[in-house]
Amino acid sequence: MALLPIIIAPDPRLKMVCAAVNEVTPGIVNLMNDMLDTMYAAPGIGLAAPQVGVTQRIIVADVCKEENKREPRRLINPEIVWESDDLYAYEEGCLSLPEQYSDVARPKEVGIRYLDEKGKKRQLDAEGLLAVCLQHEMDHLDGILFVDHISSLKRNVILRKLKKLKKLENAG
Ligand code: K1U
Ligand code: ZN
Repeated sequence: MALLPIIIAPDPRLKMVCAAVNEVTPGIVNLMNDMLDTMYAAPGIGLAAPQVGVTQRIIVADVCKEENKREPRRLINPEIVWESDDLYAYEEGCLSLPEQYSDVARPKEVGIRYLDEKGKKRQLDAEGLLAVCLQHEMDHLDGILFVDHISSLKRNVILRKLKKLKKLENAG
């Protein structure tokens, strides 16, 4: 088990478009396991590879609410193949934007095609919190943060706060 440092915004590594994974190697499987350990420890319900400094199209998630029960998900090269017209607004957070939250409206249901940890093609139809979380994590793979979905006024307030916090941490 390895806990990976999570990159905090603002940081150019969170704004990059990630590259597709060509081959599911043991290194990729290890990375996904370390990402899950890091996500559970944070704690969080999702994590994308760029948040730990890896610019590849890999995400993990677990939105299971039952105590002592885990439903880890590992998705490689995820792609949305269909989405509902209905939107669903949820107050999102992000481990790269600590203690910042805002409502974001996204398609309520999505169909996602991806490769699993064995390199097998799979499709997942998601709704509710799982759909919210997977869309949020997939955004990270294109350098998009949840604050990019809100007004520039709110976004700038949040980013200024985080910039100040970083400055204070670096000074102390
Ligand atoms: O940074 C991330 O991408 C992870 C993020 C995922 C997410 C949260 C809410 C809506 C969409 C996507 C988080 O996990 S933030 C932490 C969080 O939501 C949480 C933490 C502990 C218990 C329950 C939730
Ligand atoms: Zn996030």
